[in-house]
Parts: sequence; structure tokens; C-alpha cells
Amino acid sequence: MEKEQAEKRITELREIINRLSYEYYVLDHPSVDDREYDRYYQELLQLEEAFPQFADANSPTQRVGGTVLEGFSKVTHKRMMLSLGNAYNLEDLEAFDQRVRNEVEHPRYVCELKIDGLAMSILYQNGRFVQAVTRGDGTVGEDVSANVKTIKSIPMNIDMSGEVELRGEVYMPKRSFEQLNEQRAQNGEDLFANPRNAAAGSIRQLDSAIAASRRLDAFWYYFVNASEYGILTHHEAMDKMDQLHIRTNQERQLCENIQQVWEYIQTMSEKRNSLPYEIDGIVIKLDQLSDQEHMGYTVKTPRWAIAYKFPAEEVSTKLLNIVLTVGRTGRITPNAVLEPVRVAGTSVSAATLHNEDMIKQKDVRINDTVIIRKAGDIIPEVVRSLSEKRDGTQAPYVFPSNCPICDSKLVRFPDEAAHYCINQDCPARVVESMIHFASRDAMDIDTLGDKKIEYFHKHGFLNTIEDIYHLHERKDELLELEGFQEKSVQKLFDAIEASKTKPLEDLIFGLGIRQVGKKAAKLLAKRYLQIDALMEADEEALTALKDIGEITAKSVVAFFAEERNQRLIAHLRSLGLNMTTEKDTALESSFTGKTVVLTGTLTQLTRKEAKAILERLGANVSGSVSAKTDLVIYGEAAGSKLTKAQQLNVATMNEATFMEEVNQYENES
Ligand code: 1X8
Repeated sequence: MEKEQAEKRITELREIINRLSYEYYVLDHPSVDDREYDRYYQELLQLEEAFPQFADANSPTQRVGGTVLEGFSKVTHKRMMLSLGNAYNLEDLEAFDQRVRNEVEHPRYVCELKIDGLAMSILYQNGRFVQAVTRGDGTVGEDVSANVKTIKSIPMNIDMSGEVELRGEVYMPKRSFEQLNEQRAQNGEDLFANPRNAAAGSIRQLDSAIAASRRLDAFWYYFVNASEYGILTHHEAMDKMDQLHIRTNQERQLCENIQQVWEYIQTMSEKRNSLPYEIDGIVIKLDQLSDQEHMGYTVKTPRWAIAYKFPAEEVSTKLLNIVLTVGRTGRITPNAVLEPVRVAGTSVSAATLHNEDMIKQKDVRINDTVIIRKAGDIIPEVVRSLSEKRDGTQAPYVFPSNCPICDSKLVRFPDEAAHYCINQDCPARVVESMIHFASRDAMDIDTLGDKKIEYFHKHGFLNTIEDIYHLHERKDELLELEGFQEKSVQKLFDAIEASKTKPLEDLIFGLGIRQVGKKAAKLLAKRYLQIDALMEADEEALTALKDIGEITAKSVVAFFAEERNQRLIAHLRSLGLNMTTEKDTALESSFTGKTVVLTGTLTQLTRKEAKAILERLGANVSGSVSAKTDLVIYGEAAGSKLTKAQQLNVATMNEATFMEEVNQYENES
């Protein structure tokens, strides 16, 4: 065959196959049988082999997988991928509607199914699929293009020039999930707990041939830059996506008011189980794009949309026992030991009972039949006990008066629901404190995990935080323990040594002061710069800090007032741990309360988006530069505003630095 002729036929075959795939995978309505499809496919394969000069990465023949990656590269989203705020009942929805009505005159909503899969962003450039990125932490995701490309319903070519960014959900259909698990059971492999985990596991495969074999699919529900194409409403954007042969969910519905939204929710709740894919709620969006823009964003979620979450699945099981665990602060948590039962995709055998009051209030007794569910679909909890099922063997639960670990008397402080073991040497507390100290968010000694700490404690190597830094002195003894070789022990010592230089905020957090979480620790570190200064701070000074309340202040003062804690700090200092931090000028809070001016052409986001981000970070965005301006952020071709800022000695920042700062902040929050 002639070259020109071959090229023409290749193009033609690709178009035919793409159309047939569209009919089959998107419309679910094939016009030809599999054999005919296969003939076209084979013809294309042969021609491409004979004429390799016409190869195209987006050809239908290139979608069977085969690329094996070393890892996924990180990609920063041009616009953050936010999560949605939740609504659990009509009241929540009415409150959302009220917030909207306070700012928008005649809101219309679009209701859609909330697909239980993995959020994904895909990008087309001049009609060609170029990239698929996972949500990640919302700011930075992973490039999973090779795997997403194997999802046949996703067109590799669309009839739209310029850039098109779409967001949607990659999921595993219920049937594919069942087949996959059946197959895994036969092969003696671990089963996936639910379709979402199976989809996530498949998308994380480095070998795209495996991903291809997993029969994933996707729905697309957001045309990110629709307004650039003159589209004015979300429902038009969805229609446009249909025209482009993008697979959208057809159950969407325009609603004129929140009552109609509620009716849609009722209808879909009934339809839920008969759908071939899992949904975990309904998404409600303001239809008018200008209204969306007007409502804007909070730090974490759009204000123009909300997710109604279906009530959690509830099941009954037997409560076999109640056992207490002791946290690092000495706080006692009662836990229900349950007869294992499947809830929301996983087997559950334990659930928290929170505290004594909760047990009393729900009158939960050992041997009761109880209703359990997963709060937020993750943490198992006991909803109530079924008293009608008692057989006389259930006595009201009496909360133990002594610590289950060290037997010292438990204390319940006024105004607190929890009991505490106040024995500072309680082994459970000691171990938990060390686990917390070494954990990722604290000193990040990654080779010193929970199990190892417990093991070392049991064998007398670790009794206090200080002991961690003396471990190397007992190297010979350690090497005698089972499973510890020269190499692993050295790695452990290196990690411990490296932790000595961790920033002050991590140390403060690692100390496990009650009420002092990651955020407060950072605040205290930045404010006091040295641990000595913090140790000397009184309640009044601490309370004066923004975001530090009275309870936290009291707790900090009490912690450092204790002699053993003073000794701990002194000891850690003598061991060479870092106890200071530099004054940080360029940090996320530098935007808070500042007057910021944007100028020039930004390349990574629009002016409006930059403004929205700054406002979310607490800045005041102004249009003109004056002596009152704190910061000018400039893009390309910045003109007089930048010059004026320099004349007035106003701080300036380029776009790249601004993006870095924003990302850093979003990563931390
Ligand atoms: C998440 C989801 C959205 C939709 C469907 N399923 C989801 N899991 C939708 O818009 N129809 S929107 C969304 C998000 O914004 N995080």
C-alpha cells in the first residue's frame, strides 16, 4: 500500500474505532458486533506495524496498557481540587440554601449522583488527551495518565481546541468488583474491601497492563474552564461534555428550589441499590457559573456546592466485652469488642464507646445486641443497644475505678467526660508517649514504629523518651534481639540521630502536651522561637496569642511546671536536640491581615482565582498600590503598579514564589 493511502486509512480506522468505542462504552449502545469491531482493530494494528511513521500515542491500539513506570510523577493542580462540604439532612440543605439565597437572587441547582470512586482531573490540549492527575492532597496529585488511558470510555480526542480541564470520578463498576474479587479469591490473593479501594489500587498500579485488566470506568462532572468557552451554566457545561463524547452521568437534574432537591434525593435513595456503580450521596451545585463565582470558596470547600451524604449503613451484632485503652495523656477510652460483622465494606470487630457518659446514656451492656455503623464511613461506633433482646445476663456496666495497665486509681476531672490514668509512669502512657514522639508528624523517626517501641519497651530498652537517644549505647544488646541485624540497627540509629535536628515545632508537638496539636505547636514555636522562652511563658501571655485558648494555655503552663518535664527538656538538650527555630518571615500567615495587590499577567491561575486564594488565606486584596499596601504579587509584563511598589518600598513577590507559598500552606492545612 502507498504511504499516503495508508495514512488516510489509518486515520479513517482510528475514527471508526473511536466512534464504535463511544457507542459501546459511553452510549452503552453498540451498532456493530464484537467481530466487526475486531476486524477494524486488527486492520489498524497491521497498518500501524507496517507504517510505524504514523504511530500515535493516542491511537486506540495504544490503550491496552504496557508501560511500566518506576513511580508516578507529582503534578501541581493549576486550580486546587477541593472537597465538598457535607449535608446529612434536609435541615443542612436548607441552611446551605439560605447561605446561597443571602447572596444569589434566584438560585437554581443541579443535582447529581456522588460517585464513590477516586477524584481525577484530565486535561486535553487542542483536542488531544494529554494528562490525568489524581486528586492527591488537593494541591499536588500524581500523574496516572498511562493507567487512565486504558479506560476505554475516555476519548483520546475531542473536538475542541485550546485547553479543556475536566474533573470526574474513576470508579470500579459493582460487577467488575465482584468478578475481580472472585478471581482474587481463586488465586488466594487478598480481597479488596470495596469497589473504591479496588479502583484506587488499580489506578496506583505501576504496570498499566494490570490497570487495563481491571475494567475501570469514569464519570466526568465538572468542566473546570467552561467559562472560557462562553458557557454560562453548569448544566450547559455538562451538555457540552456530552456533545464532546465525554461520559457524564445521565441522572442529573435541574432543580428550582431545595424542595425539588430533596425530592431528587428521595428518588435516588430508592434507586441507589439498583445502580451498577456505588454512590455515597448526592452533589448539589449552583447552576449559574457567575453565581458560583460570586459565592466563591472557603479554605477547604466551594461555597457554591454541597454533598448530601446518605445515612451510614447500620447493622446489629453482639457486644462481647468492653475493654479500656490508655492514651499518651492518660486518657481512658472504653472500646467495645464485637462479634465481627461486615459494615460498609469491611469487617468490624471493635468500636469506640467514647467515655463513661456515653455508655451510661446508651445503656450499653456486655452481652448486649448493639447497632453499629461507621461514623464518616470510617470509624466504627455503637449507635445504641437493643434492650428488647436482653436475656437477663446483661448487667449495667460499671466503669472500672483503676487503670487496666498499672492499676492506679483513675481520675475524672470536673467538666471532663473522660477518665484519666494520672500515673506518669504508667507503662501504657509511657509507650504511647514514645510512639507519639517518634511519629511522622512529630520527630518522624520512621524506623521506630509502634511495634518496635512496644517491643523495646517490653525488653527494657525504652522506658522514657530520653531512652530513644541512648539506644545506640546498647547496640550489642540490641543485636542479640531476634530480627535485629547490624544494618537495620544502624539505620535505626541514623534515623534517631537525624531527628535531633527537627524543627522546634515538631519537638513541641512530640512532647505530647495536652491540647497542643500540630497547629498550636507551630504557632508556639514561631512565637517563642526557643523552648526556654516557651517554658517561661505564663498563662496570660499564651492566651494573648491568636488561636491559643485558655485551656491550651493552662495545659502548656502545667506541663512545663512539672519537674519531670523540665528534666526531660534539659536532658534532651544535653543530648543535642534542636530547641530553637528561626524567625520565619515568608510563611503562609504572611498573607493574613495584609493588604495585597495583584498586577501583571498571571500564568498559572486567573486574577480572580489568585484573589480568591488570597482571601481564603486572610488577605485583603486591593486594586491599587499605596503606602498602605503590604505586598504586591506580580505576573508577567507587570507595569506601573510594580514600579510604584518598588518606589514605595512595598514588598513584592513573583508568581512562582506566590504559588509555592500557597502550595505550602495548603499542604499544611
Ligand atoms: C466529588 C464528586 C462530585 C460529583 C460526583 N461524585 C463525586 N465523588 C459530582 O459533581 N457529580 S463533585 C466532588 C468534589 O467536588 N469533591
